[in-house]
Amino acid sequence: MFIVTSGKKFVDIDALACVYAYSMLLKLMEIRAIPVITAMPNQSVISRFRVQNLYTTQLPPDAISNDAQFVVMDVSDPAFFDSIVEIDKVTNVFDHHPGFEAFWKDRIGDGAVIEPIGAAATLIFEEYVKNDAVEKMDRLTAELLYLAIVSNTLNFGASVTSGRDKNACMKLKTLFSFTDDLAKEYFEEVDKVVYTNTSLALQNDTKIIPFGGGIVGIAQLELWNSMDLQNGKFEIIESFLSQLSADYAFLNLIEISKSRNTLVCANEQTAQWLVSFMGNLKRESATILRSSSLLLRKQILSSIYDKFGR
Ligand SMILES: [Mn+2]
Repeated sequence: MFIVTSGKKFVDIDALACVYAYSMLLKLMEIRAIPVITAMPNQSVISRFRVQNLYTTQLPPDAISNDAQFVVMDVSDPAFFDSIVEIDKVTNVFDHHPGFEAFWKDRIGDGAVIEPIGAAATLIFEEYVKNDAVEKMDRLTAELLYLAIVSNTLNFGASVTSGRDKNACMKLKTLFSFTDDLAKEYFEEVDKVVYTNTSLALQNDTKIIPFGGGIVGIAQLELWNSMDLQNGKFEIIESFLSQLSADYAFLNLIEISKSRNTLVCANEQTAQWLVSFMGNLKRESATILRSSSLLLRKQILSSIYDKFGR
């Protein structure tokens, strides 16, 4: 029996799509697989993917007696695995975050598929291709994988996007006759949720990260159209940032339809600090910075590590 799961703190649509789609693939191959997620879905998981029973939130009672093995999706640092995972029983890891490739290659060999592409969902689509199962994929699985790739690559605008991500989406789009509206409507629904409950969305996508020069708190929101948020939500954002336990804190607001980022800083020191080592940021005001291309948190973090060390 395989338990397919992901991370500990929250799951995004990429993690959820991988967990569900890979469980379905194993079932198609007549292998017993159960998708289990104990973490909360974040705002990238829109309501119609919450109401359906895409996964269970508890380890099945017979998991231990059946000698369950674990497949982990969209995360490879064991510190961030779902708390149900027994690390010695992990047989497969699919991820696109760097850092633990060698660790897993040594342990599970080909069971580790960790590659720097736009979405982990692309890796799972490729598993369907390898196993000749694309034609047997159902529409819900296809939609989840497609939207996960669109979401994680910021509609293909993020620089991490690879040809493999685009290829997977193109094939799914053709096979299931998806229209361009599918992605647009998805992003607009996420916008609405973020606007309705901005504090929760911020909480659900904030990372507090130690680095060579102190501690940085980075909140991230990915919005199709950020106008609504810019009109009237700045106070919520500023008070959220100011209560984070960090030396520097900012919100990385990704404005997908405008292909730019706005960085809302907790204070002027944070803005000055960011501008001092990130060449691609322009100052809009004392605490607002802007980039002219899409920037993901992991890219900003790489710049921080490059400048100040880990
Ligand atoms: Mn991902």
